[in-house]
Amino acid sequence: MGLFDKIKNKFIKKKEEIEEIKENEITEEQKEEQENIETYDKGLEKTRKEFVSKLSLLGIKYHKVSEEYFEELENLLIMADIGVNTTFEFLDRLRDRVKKEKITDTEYLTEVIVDELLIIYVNGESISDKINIQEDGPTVILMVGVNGVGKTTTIAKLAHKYQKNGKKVMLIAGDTFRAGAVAQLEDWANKTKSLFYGKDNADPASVIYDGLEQAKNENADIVLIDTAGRLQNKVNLMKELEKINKVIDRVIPKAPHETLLVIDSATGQNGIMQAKAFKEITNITGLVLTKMDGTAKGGIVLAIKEEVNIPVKFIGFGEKMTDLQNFDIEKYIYGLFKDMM
Ligand SMILES: Nc1nc2c(ncn2[C@@H]2O[C@H](COP(=O)(O)OP(=O)(O)O)[C@@H](O)[C@H]2O)c(=O)[nH]1
Ligand SMILES: [Mg+2]
Repeated sequence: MGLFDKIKNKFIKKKEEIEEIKENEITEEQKEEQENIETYDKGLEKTRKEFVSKLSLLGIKYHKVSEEYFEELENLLIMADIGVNTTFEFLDRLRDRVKKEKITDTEYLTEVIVDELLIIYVNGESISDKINIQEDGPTVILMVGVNGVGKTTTIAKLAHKYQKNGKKVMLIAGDTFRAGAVAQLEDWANKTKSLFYGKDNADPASVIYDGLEQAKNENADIVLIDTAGRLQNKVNLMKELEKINKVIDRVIPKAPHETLLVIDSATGQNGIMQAKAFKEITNITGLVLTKMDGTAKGGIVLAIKEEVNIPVKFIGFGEKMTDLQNFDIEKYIYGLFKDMM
């Protein structure tokens, strides 16, 4: 049995188990798990329709594996934003398997394709999606990324998530550059019942310094720091991030504990370029892929793994503060391919 079948069976079994339980006996955990699976399912609908339906059609058009089949498959993979390099390497492996296992039937090959796509992700060593939470003293999470990708919204979502888990959360408005950015974050702080520190037209590093002092004094558990995302000038951005990191480390040694780079899924290959650029200028510990709900480019998850090798930690599936999911490769693959087979 292939990897995908294993995942599929797992989710189908889970669903059946829950369906057997009476409505009033379902635990909160089971309910949440089921809702999470549905979020992935709904959020990946566009990608599924684009990529997976076409993949199925390809199997109908060509019953037998042929050069034409491979050519169309190549186009499909590139269109789904799996990335050119990833696609070529992937097709090489696929051709090898076709030869070795003497595969002629495209229906069977489709199953192999899904398995191999999963292997791209799972074979990496850095697949931990856990956030490095500090038991004593505040956990500092720095958010970076270019303008408009969803940094501030993701901070709100994370604040909501941690607040719900009983943590004392503080938001610091390190984006003092864009007009209205400080007010936008303060608004989210109110909505998520978080502490807030921010000041318009101030130097980001000094705002962050003062904010962290306050976070320490007020015994915050989680501190989320917003930043401006100006990548027009790499050297300047690098200097600014260096300065910010130095200031953070001065107030809370060894912090930030996480630096999350936010990428808009809909930007596809451009997003991958951003990840590569940021990786060069600062230590990124995880990725957040936002706007997955509005795009058919869900293949970015696989491309980014292969080309950047930084773990995806969260996925944004909408604009509300509840629209954030811990990244889970099994739910992702299931959401993508569940209509197949
Ligand atoms: N559909 C959708 N929209 C999002 C998501 N995340 C953020 N947005 C929207 O993207 C826009 C820019 O977000 P913002 O957090 O201000 O980006 P920032 O400049 O990086 O801080 C806003 O209109 C958000 O509501 C998401 O996961 N899905
Ligand atoms: Mg912002």
